Amino acid sequence: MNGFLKKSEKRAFFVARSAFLLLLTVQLLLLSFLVLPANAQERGAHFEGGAAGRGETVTLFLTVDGAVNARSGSLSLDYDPSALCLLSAEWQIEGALLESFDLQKGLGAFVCSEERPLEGSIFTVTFRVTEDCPSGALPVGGILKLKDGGGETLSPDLAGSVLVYDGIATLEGGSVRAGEQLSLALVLGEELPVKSGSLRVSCDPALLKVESAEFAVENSVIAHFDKEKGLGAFVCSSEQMLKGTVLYLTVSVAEDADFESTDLLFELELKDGEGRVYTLLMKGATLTLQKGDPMDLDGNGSVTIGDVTKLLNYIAGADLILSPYGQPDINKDGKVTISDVTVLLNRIAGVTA
Ligand SMILES: [Ca+2]
Ligand SMILES: [Ca+2]
Repeated sequence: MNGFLKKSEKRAFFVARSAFLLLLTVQLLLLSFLVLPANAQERGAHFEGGAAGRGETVTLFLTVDGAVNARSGSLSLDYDPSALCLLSAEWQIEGALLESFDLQKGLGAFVCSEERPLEGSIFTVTFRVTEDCPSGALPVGGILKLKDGGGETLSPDLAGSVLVYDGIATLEGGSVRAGEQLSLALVLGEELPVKSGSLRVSCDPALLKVESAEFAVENSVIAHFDKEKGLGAFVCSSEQMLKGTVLYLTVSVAEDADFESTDLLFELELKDGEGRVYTLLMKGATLTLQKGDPMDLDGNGSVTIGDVTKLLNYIAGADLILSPYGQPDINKDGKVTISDVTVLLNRIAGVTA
């Protein structure tokens, strides 16, 4: 009896607490409705970031957020002229009466005949990264003032940056079927003096699994990759020039995987002999899933004698065009032979599923 009372007290407490929490949630929701209309269409502008190597050009887009109306505007750019050289700048205001930008002063303005809504990119600026510019994120900002028809001024904070990188590392993507494996290479685009490196690979574990990973760095004294953790590292006996394939990676796709595309991301850190870390632009891989019947070699949607002809021609070397849907190695023994034709014929004859 005592236990029951305690139980019912507990229950009453939970009910009261739930009611209180519900009330609190409703109040917060109401409050957010009162506050949101102003916040939801947060008016502002920002520079879309860009990335470039030394000596290269980069274009930034000044983009407005939310519903902004303006009749006129002015912009004063703020950047480090020893790192970035201003090449060109242009307003993109539809129907503007007057647009100007002084590249020497980094100042410009526009005027329209009447107030108009601004949308998306309103200004583009192109810089060249100087040869002796340090790598890393270079701030690019400025002061933008937008005035509407009523004379009200909006002056958003323009924070932006250009990522100046030492090299580009790319993991090449590809297409793969559910239950199959795909081999990928991680490629370093620029030659860099490197002594050591570390790597983290990440993907959706419900879709992809790292089967094997092997560093392709010559003269490395340590090179290890833990495929369970997706972490690896290598150390060379001395600093050496590194370029091209750094790692070979094999991933498998889950048997029940169903996706259009999925990303395989990585973080690569390379250090030179003095322990300096390079700034790398890292481009992860996008894997697309091949769907359809793997035996539909001509991709016409059904498995027929046409697919047998295609396979026989392929074996004879007369047809090198592979279907984006089907795979000629039908029995998956690693080679394309007459055995694959037999499996395909059995399928058509209804002997096998
Ligand atoms: Ca077919
Ligand atoms: Ca085969």
